[in-house]
Amino acid sequence: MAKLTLPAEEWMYRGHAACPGCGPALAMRLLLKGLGPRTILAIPACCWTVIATPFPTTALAVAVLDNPIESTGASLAGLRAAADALGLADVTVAGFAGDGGTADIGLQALSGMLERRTDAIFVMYDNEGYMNTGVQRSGATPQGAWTTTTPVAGTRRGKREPKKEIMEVVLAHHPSYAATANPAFPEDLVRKAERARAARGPRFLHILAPCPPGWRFSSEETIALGRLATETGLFPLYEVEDGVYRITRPYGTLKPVDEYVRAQGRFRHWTDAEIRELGAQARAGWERLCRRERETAAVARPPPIPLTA
Ligand SMILES: Cc1ncc(C[n+]2csc(CCOP(=O)(O)OP(=O)(O)O)c2C)c(N)n1
Repeated sequence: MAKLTLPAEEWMYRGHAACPGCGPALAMRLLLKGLGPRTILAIPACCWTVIATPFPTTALAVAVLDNPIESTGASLAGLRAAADALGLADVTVAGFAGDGGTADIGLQALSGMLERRTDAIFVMYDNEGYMNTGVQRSGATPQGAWTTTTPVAGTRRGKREPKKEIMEVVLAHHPSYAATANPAFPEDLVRKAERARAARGPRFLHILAPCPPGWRFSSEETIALGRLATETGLFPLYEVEDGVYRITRPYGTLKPVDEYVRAQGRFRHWTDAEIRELGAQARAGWERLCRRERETAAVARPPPIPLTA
């Protein structure tokens, strides 16, 4: 296997409070390799508040603001304004929130910071549920997944509604940079964090973060499962810069979704027909993405939108 070429510096300490095989812990470790030490993080109530800062310890070498779950976007606006007022132009202001604190409870503040073109990075780590409080369903939980609030019993077969497409919501705000990333592809993740850091204006990263206790899989399989999520087309890796799409992990043929589904206890009740349906959805999503890449490459890049103060 080729040797990874990642920055050697670590901005996350050992001895943190994450579960073994925690996808969000890997996501943070790699993200900070790209963002570097001149970063201020806003972290809402989520697994990461527990991982990072059980008082009086911290697992992070960067400054952290611990904020209410709904207000990460507002915190980013305040931190950016404060950094600018202090002349700290080189400081990167970034939020790091779960899917609940981003796509559900934090959506209003996220929309506000995107629309006002706040000069900051919002990172959503997607473990596809409210995991810190005991595996409740979120808007980002996939359809058909078992959670403690979407049981499998009698006629009930897990979550009824489809997964919320947060990238579509974010892209409707015309961010200067938005990308998906996956700790199973660490170099791609670090490069996207570096690109996000270098850009200006509102930026967004959607990082897939497998959760062994919540998804019901064995903790040593986090990377293998993450790879499958991307290789099946369920979680394609791409970036959008000023409206231009670029797939960063191209595939000739997608892998079948069976192995990905069967490895997770939250999908244990699925029939073969349901797995086939998910495969069809993955292919349709992948084809839509390929089409967008072709279409947006053909149009001239729009001029950058000026920043507000
Ligand atoms: C307004 C509000 N509602 C509910 C909670 C309780 N709460 C704390 S963490 C959490 C789960 C957050 O889920 P997510 O953002 O997906 O992050 P994860 O726990 O999965 O890392 C909830 C519901 C809260 N802190 N504030």
